[in-house]
Amino acid sequence: MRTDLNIFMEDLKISTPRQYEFHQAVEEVVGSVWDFYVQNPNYVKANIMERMAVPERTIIFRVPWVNDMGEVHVNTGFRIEFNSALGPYKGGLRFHSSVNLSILKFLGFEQIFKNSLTTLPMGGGKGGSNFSPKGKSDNEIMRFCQSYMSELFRHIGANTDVPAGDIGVGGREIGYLFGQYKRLKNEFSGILTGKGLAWGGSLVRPEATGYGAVYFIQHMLNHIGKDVEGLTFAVSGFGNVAWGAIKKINELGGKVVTISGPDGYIYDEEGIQGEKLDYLLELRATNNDIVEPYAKEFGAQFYANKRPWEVKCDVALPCATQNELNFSDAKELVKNGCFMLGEASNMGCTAEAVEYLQENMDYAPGKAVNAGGVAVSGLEMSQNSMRMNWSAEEVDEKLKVIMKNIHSTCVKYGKGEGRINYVKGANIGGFVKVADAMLAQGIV
Ligand code: 2IT
Repeated sequence: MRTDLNIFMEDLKISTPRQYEFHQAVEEVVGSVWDFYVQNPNYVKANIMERMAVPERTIIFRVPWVNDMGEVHVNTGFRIEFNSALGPYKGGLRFHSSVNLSILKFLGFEQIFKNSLTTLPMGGGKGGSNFSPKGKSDNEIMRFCQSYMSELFRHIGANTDVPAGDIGVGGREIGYLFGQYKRLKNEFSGILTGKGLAWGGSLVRPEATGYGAVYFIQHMLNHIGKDVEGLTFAVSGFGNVAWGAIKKINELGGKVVTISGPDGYIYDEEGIQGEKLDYLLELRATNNDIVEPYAKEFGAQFYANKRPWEVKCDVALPCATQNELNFSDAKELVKNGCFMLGEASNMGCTAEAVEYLQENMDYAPGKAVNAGGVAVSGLEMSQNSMRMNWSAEEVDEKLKVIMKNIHSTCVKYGKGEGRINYVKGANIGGFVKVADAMLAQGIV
């Protein structure tokens, strides 16, 4: 039983050495929940915080596959089944060369609170592999997905654990994973979300993370008497999340001037819209993970090996990956007049950046801003259970209500003097439900 935050964090670092991203994610949550936690003796007595920081189950396995040349490769597959207090484990799969245990534990830990904030019955989980889809053929990706599922199938289920996509896992990969599960189990059920529309998918799921993020930003803006219309946005990334966000920002009358990839960023003063937006989907489909071709295609500027946080903008929307925005980026944004930042990526900002941003602008963390993706995954699960489909309008309406409620929860727990503390609001708001469910379910 720990009532000292520093000792708690020291113990965690000793028991999980070198899991830096995981420590960062836990420290952010525990740091803002701690006072609330120790004021509730029932939580402390049941040692809720220490139990929450240990995954219920961690599955690590070999994923062998053969490339188009007939050469044998091997990657490591993971699934972190972190917390099932509120429902079946739920969270995406990430296929990227940087994937390791620390990254998936940070993502799985974040997912617990994010899913709780959606108000839908979902526990927290995350998985993936250090397999890099970059430069791989479609057949290679299919064989990898089949091999990955050949082990994962025994651990998941519609009432047990329901994975989805994340970086490197989109509609194509979900299709291959679903096909292999069905073949192994002889069972057609909602064991993954982000499925194709014809075979159990939900309308608006592809757009959901980006749309949800912009709905959340809209509430943040409204809260300070502003609106999306007429504002300039800097977006990073060029994948599914950036695509959905840019689409919605355009719809609401805002302008997006940047996208980025591992190769650098694009500055398009005219705004990224119309056919330029469709081009993002083409870029992703090439499996090259670069944005430079956009500059040639549309006559925009390309800045090699740089991040978009040096441009002048009103709102920054990181949509790429963890720690993609550091302390000096944060200072640069503030210097250039940016007054709001919402993380559409998970843990998009470093801890130092978050501290600086909170002092200088309205800042909201990924677990609140990007919860629309997993929320519509939850709605996909509901539709699968009912064996029914909702219209795009019905799903979008529910998504809007969910994002509005998440914003209200953040305001409720994050209100103080001055700005809303969205970090505290999201963390306490997410924590309470999980902690109470764990208390009710006993020492398990
Ligand atoms: O980070 C996330 O919330 C996701 N990648 C989506 C997870 C999901 O289960 O839809």
